[in-house]
Amino acid sequence: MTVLPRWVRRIVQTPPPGLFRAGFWRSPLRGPWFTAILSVALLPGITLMFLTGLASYAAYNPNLAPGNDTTPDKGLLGSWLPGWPAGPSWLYWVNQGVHVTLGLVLIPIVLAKLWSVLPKLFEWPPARSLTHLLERASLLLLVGGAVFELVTGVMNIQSFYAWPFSFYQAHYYGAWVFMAAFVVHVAFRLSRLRTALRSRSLRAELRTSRAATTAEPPDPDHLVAANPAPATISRRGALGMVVAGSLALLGLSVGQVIGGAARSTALLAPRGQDQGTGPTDFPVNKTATEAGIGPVDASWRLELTGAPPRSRRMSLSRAQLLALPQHTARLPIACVEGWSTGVQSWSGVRLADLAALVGATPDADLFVESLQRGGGFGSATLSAAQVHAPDALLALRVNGVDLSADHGFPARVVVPALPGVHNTKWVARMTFQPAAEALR
Ligand SMILES: Nc1nc2c(c(=O)[nH]1)N[C@H]1C(S)=C(S)[C@@H](COP(=O)(O)O)O[C@H]1N2
Ligand SMILES: [Mo]
Repeated sequence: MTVLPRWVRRIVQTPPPGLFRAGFWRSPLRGPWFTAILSVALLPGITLMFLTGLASYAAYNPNLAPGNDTTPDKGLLGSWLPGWPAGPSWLYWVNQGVHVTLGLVLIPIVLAKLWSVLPKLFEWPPARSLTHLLERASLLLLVGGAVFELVTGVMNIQSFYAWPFSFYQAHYYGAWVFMAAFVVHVAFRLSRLRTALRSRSLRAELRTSRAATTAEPPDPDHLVAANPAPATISRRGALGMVVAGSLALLGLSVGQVIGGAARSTALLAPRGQDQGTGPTDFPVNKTATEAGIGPVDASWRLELTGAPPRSRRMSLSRAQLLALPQHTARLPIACVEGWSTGVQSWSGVRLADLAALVGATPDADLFVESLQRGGGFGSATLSAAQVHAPDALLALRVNGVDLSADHGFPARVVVPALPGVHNTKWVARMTFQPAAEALR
């Protein structure tokens, strides 16, 4: 720094007033121990978010099964996610319930952690060295990534699509950016985390009143205030507030995952409050009216096409479908947004039986299209394994009555363990196709 002119040195050494001055930040709660205790909660939480997120991504897109990823020049970056199985039936329900609910529960902890390190955002000088600059840049990815993932996730479950990009891709690639920064961050801070945790006992902190709350000893990272003010809340009180926030989010959202009677407690969940009556009284994502589906009459036919080399075609009325062997399966439908229908009793024709009718080969995928026009979730591809799962159905009835219009009359797909979006309603056409063809 001695090579710099004196006036430059003066600027570098004199922080701007306000937020950049050490004396501005005075909470006696900030310190390595307080930050570390929040990190201990986030570490397993974020790991579980990442794993359930990857699983959800794999479940959403059957084209990600090995060999199905046909992205040109993908090289090493091609998908290595496995294909998604068709059982146990609760697989996606539990995975997505954990992903969405845990994501909400982590919000207060992330906010508390950001608060605990907030003065670091206003460090002066902004960069002391190249290493320091790189470290701060990685924190930008870490904090930016966390905020991006939480904000897009919450907006998605609130059905608020106010962005120009695809949620599915943005949330996925955002997760990789965040996780890269997260791994670097944990690797660099793990030893400091351990030291900080050993510096105090949680049990003792939980017994310390506000009056007895004083700042932690000064630390090399300057998390502890240079000139701490008297405490206005104890560490116990601050941590209690975080836990209460997390529990409130849990309590007001977990009912949408469980479904049934618990659904009415999910005051923070926008979906699944809209349903039919009697046996079809369970949550509907998009009603027939919203999807532009008018009344479907007796002229409706299912157009069924086999896969090459024996591309047999059939056109089946609902009465003909009902005359085929009927199978009943108790299955939940679980949406990517976390809510579920709970377990319902679906009956109809096994997808495997439909495959046999048109002579589709056992390795054929199935492309399902609905009567719905335009965008939305009017079509889906099912893998051969999903088609041949014993409980995979083209459902015609639910809980002993015909499907209601909102639940997909005249026929809908229901497959165990799949994301709700693949359970196409108001089915018009089913086309079996050789596995690789699904992408072209
Ligand atoms: N044709 C069609 N099928 C569809 C949808 C749709 O919008 N159109 N929504 C899907 C989504 S996202 C979910 S979660 C489930 C919800 O099923 P439900 O509305 O019967 O509860 O249906 C799926 N099937
Ligand atoms: Mo969904």
